[in-house]
Amino acid sequence: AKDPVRVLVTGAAGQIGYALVPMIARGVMLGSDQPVILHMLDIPPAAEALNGVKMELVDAAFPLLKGVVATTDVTEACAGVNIAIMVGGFPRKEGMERKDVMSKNVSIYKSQASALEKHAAANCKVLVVANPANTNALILKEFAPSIPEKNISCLTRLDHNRALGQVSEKLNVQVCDVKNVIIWGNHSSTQYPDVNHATVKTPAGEKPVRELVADDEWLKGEFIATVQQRGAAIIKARKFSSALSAASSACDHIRDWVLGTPEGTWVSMGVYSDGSYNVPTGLIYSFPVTCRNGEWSIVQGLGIDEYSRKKLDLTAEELSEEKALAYSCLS
Ligand code: NAX
Repeated sequence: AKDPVRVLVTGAAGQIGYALVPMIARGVMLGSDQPVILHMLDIPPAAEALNGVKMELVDAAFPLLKGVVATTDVTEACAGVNIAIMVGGFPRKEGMERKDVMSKNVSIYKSQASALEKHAAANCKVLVVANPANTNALILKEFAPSIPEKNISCLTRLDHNRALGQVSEKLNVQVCDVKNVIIWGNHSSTQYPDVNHATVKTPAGEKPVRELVADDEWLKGEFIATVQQRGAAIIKARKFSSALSAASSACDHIRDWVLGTPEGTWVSMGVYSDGSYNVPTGLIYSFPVTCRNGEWSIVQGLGIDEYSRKKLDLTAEELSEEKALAYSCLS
């Protein structure tokens, strides 16, 4: 039998945490033959709720779950973890300035970076979910210099999956037959959902989405806006932000990273830019990636038309501004 993998979930007493930990314990993230030990971190005001989540995990009697650590101590939470899913953060509250929210998250991600660097297992893979996800991941990278930058990522897979879902609904095809959409840039409303290279499996072979959706206006208008604004639409409908879809996408992100993407398929991940597609280096930016042997690589050589170029640059500009704001909170 395989040795258990230790998975940290921060903010585990929150909404996404509540949806995510049972998925991990059931093998959705790492496979149905992979035992796990869950490390759950939250802050003292949520300690009792966190303990309640632990009780429910025990009650669910998951065969793959070999242990649960529920703690408000960052050191204990990070000890020996192989995978860290960073869901905990400071939410933007009514009337708060952007800078104040950024400042709270910068200080959280700075200190959790140090704890991971000191106490996590070597080669720990990190996924930041908490917003502003790209910039929190960048701060984590800056303050955990001994963690390879290849091991630090942020979640844009939810946006990617939302784009697959919209194409599937528009064409009335199964979502599993749609592939290779791309989310470029920031996990924010400036992200660019791109279908220029996406395809659909049909009885007559693979067809470009661009050919099947003849409606260019829909692709440039409603499609992009729906994916960009989906988070807000969920809040309006549910009165809470997306949780089950976020948790499921976080599992997809880690599963593909660790176990590999299927041949001929790419996914979107927020990763440290190496300058591919003329995206400035020094940003955590969402790119199309394939994964093999536990490592991602950015898909190279895709054609970028003039329309897309502007969108790629716009979301990069927003990330540069966020980075400047984050750095101004450090001094
Ligand atoms: P909740 O407010 O339900 O949960 C957040 C939890 O984090 C709370 O239990 C809180 O006590 C805890 N927390 C706060 N500070 C902490 C710290 N320093 N250390 C550990 N835990 C801490 O929010 P939820 O709906 O679960 O969302 C979590 C985060 O995900 C938010 O930042 C949200 O904006 C972000 N999202 C990101 C998405 C993405 O695709 N990247 C999509 C979903 C979601 O909106």
